[in-house]
Amino acid sequence: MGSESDWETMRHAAALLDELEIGYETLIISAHRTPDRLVAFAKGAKSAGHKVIIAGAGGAAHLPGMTAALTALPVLGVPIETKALRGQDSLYSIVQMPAGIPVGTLAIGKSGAINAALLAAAILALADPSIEGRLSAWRAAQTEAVAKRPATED
Ligand code: RP5
Repeated sequence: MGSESDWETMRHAAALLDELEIGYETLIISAHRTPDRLVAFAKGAKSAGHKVIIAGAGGAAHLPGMTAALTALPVLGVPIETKALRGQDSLYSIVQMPAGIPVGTLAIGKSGAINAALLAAAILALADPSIEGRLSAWRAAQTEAVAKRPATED
């Protein structure tokens, strides 16, 4: 994530990965304030054993795009909801990548963080039957938890 302030949103991705028993590393890397950290991380991510990168950033959200420019690993971008523009700035900064450098862009805020974790799990599940099993079970439980009618219906 681009800042400690993004953790309030990105912790939802981490919680989902915990639930699915998928290992991850949680790092603060600012494309603007710590550019050298960004280059070192993104260039070394594959050899460090990372398979998928979830990058959450807000405002002029250059972290996901710059990460994708520096590694061929799949990069999933989560636009953080901002006070000034409610995350539309983040969304547009992340989603409008030039052809050739893809970032899989999720929804603004908590939903995007959760779905980034689920999408990362789905990517990893292609080569890992145990993750596939846990992801399938998670989705089945979600379906099961949806009531047929509202509980407060008269
Ligand atoms: C972005 O600037 C971060 O991703 C964060 O969403 C936003 C604001 O950062 P702080 O000023 O809260 O550190 O780089």
